Amino acid sequence: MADITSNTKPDFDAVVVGAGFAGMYMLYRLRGLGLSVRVFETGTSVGGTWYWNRYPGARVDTETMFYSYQFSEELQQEWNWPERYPAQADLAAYARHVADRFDLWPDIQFKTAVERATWNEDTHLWAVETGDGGRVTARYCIMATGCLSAVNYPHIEGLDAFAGETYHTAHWPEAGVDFTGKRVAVIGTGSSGVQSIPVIAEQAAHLHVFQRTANYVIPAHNRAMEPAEVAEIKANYPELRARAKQSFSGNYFPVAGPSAMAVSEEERNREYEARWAAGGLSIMAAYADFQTSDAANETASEFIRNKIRGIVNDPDVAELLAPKQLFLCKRLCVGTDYYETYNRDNVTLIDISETPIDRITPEGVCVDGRVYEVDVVVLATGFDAVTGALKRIDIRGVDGLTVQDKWEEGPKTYLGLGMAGFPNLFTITGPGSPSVLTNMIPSIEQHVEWISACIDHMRDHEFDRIEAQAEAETAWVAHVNDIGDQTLRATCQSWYFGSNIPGKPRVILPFAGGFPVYANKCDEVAANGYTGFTLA
Ligand code: NA7
Repeated sequence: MADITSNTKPDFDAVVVGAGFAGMYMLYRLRGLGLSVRVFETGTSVGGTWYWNRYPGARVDTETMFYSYQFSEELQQEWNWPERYPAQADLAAYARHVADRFDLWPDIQFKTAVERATWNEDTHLWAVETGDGGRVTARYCIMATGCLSAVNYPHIEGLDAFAGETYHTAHWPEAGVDFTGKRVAVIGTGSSGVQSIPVIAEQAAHLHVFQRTANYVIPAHNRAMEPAEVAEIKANYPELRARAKQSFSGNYFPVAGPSAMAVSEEERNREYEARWAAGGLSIMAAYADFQTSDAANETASEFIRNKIRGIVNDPDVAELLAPKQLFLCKRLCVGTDYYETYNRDNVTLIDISETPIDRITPEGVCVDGRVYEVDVVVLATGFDAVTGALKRIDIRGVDGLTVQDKWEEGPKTYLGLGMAGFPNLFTITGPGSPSVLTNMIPSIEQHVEWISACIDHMRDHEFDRIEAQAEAETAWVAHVNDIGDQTLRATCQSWYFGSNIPGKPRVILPFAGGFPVYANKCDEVAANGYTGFTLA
């Protein structure tokens, strides 16, 4: 094969992989610098996660006045979110509006999957090859491939031979699925299962839920946004956004106190009741020691377990739904009528924590020798999170080093932004950055702005090559792991540690030290001339 990067003049200054919220904003910023950019996107429209996750009940679990871009004052003033937690269709409409408003469409090539990216050390260019046989060269390759985008299809024997319909929540048909009169199996009770189960139960003749691990589910209390409330938030956006950026998760949740153990049981429960009644994720910030004190964590865990016992009529079912792992060890879920759904006559919970699914037969799901006959199997089995989308592309850096080889024992990055051995390649919300432990949109914006400032700096100083230094990367990876191991999150099996994917090394994927600390570190690196990177 001819050397496809033999010309030093690239086809584009930058290739961006993915047209979700990260890829769209990256395109906008790079174009603002006067760069030529080509974005490749597998789907037929923009939105990324919010393009693909069209399952029934799909909605964001972050209050969406804050789960939105803040880089454009006009955009945040003109857009009106209909609900406190908008549905997938509203998020997809927002993404299309952004693409219209900033005229992003012409630079995005849809229905095009990037299969390979190869670095040429002679020309300092990336060659990017796509599934349709296309090849382009670019100075920079920016991976905006998403943290929850590589679908986890479980290896369950017989799945392919199932005679009915099979769907994965993260790859839902655009036309939707009609469950009316059907017997349905949902496998998985993470956020996607939690959101879809109540909606499917309303339509299906019977719903069997196969639960491997019970999760903590807080009521969303979703509702229409009140005009006065919207006006107030919009009037105070600068202050509210700035406050959120100073919060651990990039979301502003008031903390009631440093320790749940420093207050009386009565006061603590009052606090938990208020947050349960308000709905949503704010309960995770009630006290500051949920990740460091078993005893503090147990108070919140037991509060929620008691809520479940109060909602679910059948005590045996309630105990199965009551989570055993620590609160916040796995991702906290936000739902609507989730526990109430198990009081319906047409819903059966099947505990597969100790007796996993044996196999799928053509008729249904077999557990412990018994076949639950169904017409539809819904896989709500999640993602190969954070690293999966990058590892599914054949990325080859200096001397042919692949990301798969480099990450064999766990992801290695510097700041989740760059990697030794992969010059001029940036990862937006890559492993080792706060990403999935934070409000994703501010984290995306912080990365995009850092990367575009870096490229601008390189242009000003006539550099055409930037690479993370191996020592800086090693130190950062050790720091990420140290912090991860100190949190109680390390005590259970979760996708934060890659535990949901057979064979994936058990290593914390996001940086768990909080958004403000991380953003300060990135600013400091840039202010000091990109310490830890070699520019040439
Ligand atoms: P999650 O949170 O990874 O949930 C996947 C669920 O599927 C979870 O309950 C898993 O059980 C279960 N699962 C996965 N594989 C299997 C097999 N083989 N057999 C039975 N059960 C299985 O994915 P979601 O899509 O719900 O949510 C992802 C994120 O999107 C969410 O955290 C939010 O940030 C938004 P397990 O817990 O591993 O025992």
